[in-house]
Amino acid sequence: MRLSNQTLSQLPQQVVVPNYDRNKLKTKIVHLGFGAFHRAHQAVYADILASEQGSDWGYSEVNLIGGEKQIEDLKQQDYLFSVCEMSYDDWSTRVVGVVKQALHADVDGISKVLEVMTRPEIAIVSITVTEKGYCYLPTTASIDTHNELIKYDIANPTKPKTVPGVIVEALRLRQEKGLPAFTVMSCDNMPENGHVTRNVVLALAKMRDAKLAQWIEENVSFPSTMVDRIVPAATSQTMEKIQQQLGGIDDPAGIAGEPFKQWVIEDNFVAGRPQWQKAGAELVNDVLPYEEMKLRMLNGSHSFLAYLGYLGGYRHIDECMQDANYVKAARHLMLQEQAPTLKVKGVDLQAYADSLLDRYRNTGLKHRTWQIAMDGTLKLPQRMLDSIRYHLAHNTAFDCLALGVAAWMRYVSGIDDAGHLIEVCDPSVDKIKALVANSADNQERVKALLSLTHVFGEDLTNNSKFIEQVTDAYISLRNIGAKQTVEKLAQNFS
Ligand code: NAI
Ligand code: CS2
Repeated sequence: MRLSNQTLSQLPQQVVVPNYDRNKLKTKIVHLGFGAFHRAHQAVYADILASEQGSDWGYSEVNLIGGEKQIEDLKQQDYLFSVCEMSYDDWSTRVVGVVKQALHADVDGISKVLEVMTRPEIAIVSITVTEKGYCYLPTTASIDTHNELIKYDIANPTKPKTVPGVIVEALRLRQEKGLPAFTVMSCDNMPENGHVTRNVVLALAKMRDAKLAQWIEENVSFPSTMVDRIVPAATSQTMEKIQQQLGGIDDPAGIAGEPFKQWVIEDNFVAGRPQWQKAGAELVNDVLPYEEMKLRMLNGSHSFLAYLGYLGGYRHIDECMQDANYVKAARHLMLQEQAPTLKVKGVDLQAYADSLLDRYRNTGLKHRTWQIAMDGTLKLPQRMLDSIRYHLAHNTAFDCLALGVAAWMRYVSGIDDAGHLIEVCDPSVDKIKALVANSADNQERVKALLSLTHVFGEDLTNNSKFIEQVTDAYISLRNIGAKQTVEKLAQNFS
């Protein structure tokens, strides 16, 4: 039996179910990217608001590329899905009821998606499509015109495939119909994610029609957000546990994440917004200090642990936490190499670092190092490289950061310390593979990978101190492996 309106009453008593009239919700937010994270984050905030504050903000969920099954699953179960919180072996579950509609561009047609986005009542288009969904270059924070899908959208602007293309076309249709604009809110892990979103949308609009671009500039806001909740991709074990939580009822759209969640939002909405602050979100004028804190301390240490952990044979983050040297090194990275680069005020960064390590220890999560390791070319810049620039400018030490970059190089070289092949996933994987194939496994490899200037920028590619430190770390990883390299480094730390 499957989760649906009909089976809600059969769920075990401890499962929290919608206590509000779902028919009274209005579809005011279109969300692009119905993946794991959105379900356990923004959807839960909306569900809390509906059940505790009488909010009528409902969602239309859209997947543009990938995720056909998730949309189909939603349709099959009256748009209900469950979200579990897992704290070690202790799980709790709520069924989220704020979704009113679900569409997939390839299944329902892009025209249908655009029709929904041009309804007068749509106030917000929010996004969680991973960094690559923005089709941007980290070095310019703007559109990558060499991206094949962007080329397609430039040639077929009324039938777009990409996130920027779909937003531009929806806004053009709204302008044409004399409708007000909506707010575009990125919830992806990029620094100044609102700024990046604005840049890619405006760049594409300008290529199409200067007047449209001007209308967007004047009418659309692109608030930045800092989003946090660890939500690993669900495995078959996760799905089994969700079913147990639901007393045997099946929910293929269910997801599980850690109990912690945080959302800091730039308060800049052109057509209204839910009262997210009443569900625990923080509405602020400037999100950047929070974004940088989270991207460098959390995501930076996550990537560090992911590359070094994977190479050393640790398949999950909680396994890295069993290795005292990895813990020491991650803590040093956070407090000595990331914290000094931050501008955030009024946060106890030592307590923050310790709370992150505690969250990583949660054995319920089973967060794969392989998952975090993917798409490194779009993650390294904000997680490690910006901090390295800070240290180069201040002449301060960045041993862990250099090791993190070297570990990424070793990882994308494709063989772990036990000699097993690594399945490397990255939007630049073809370029990476060619560079690896054509370079010797020594300083040449480092030099070859540093030629990816869209990742490292001309400045780092040519910085001798940076090259030297990354090369030393790379050679150590090659000679003695990740575990011993981390052990050697950690000996210097208290
Ligand atoms: P996921 O793989 O479960 O979902 C990815 C979503 O993005 C899917 O809906 C897919 O259809 C869409 N997508 C992928 N590539 C796309 C493209 N090129 N164009 C358009 N749509 C595309 O991933 P998950 O866990 O939902 O994470 C998504 C993003 O959310 C992350 O990359 C990150 O930026 C952010 N995030 C994730 C957290 C997590 O712990 N999972 C926590 C904080 C932020
Ligand atoms: C992770 C993040 O996959 C990754 O790259 O570092 O998704 C991380 O789990 C979240 O940002 C936590 O909020």
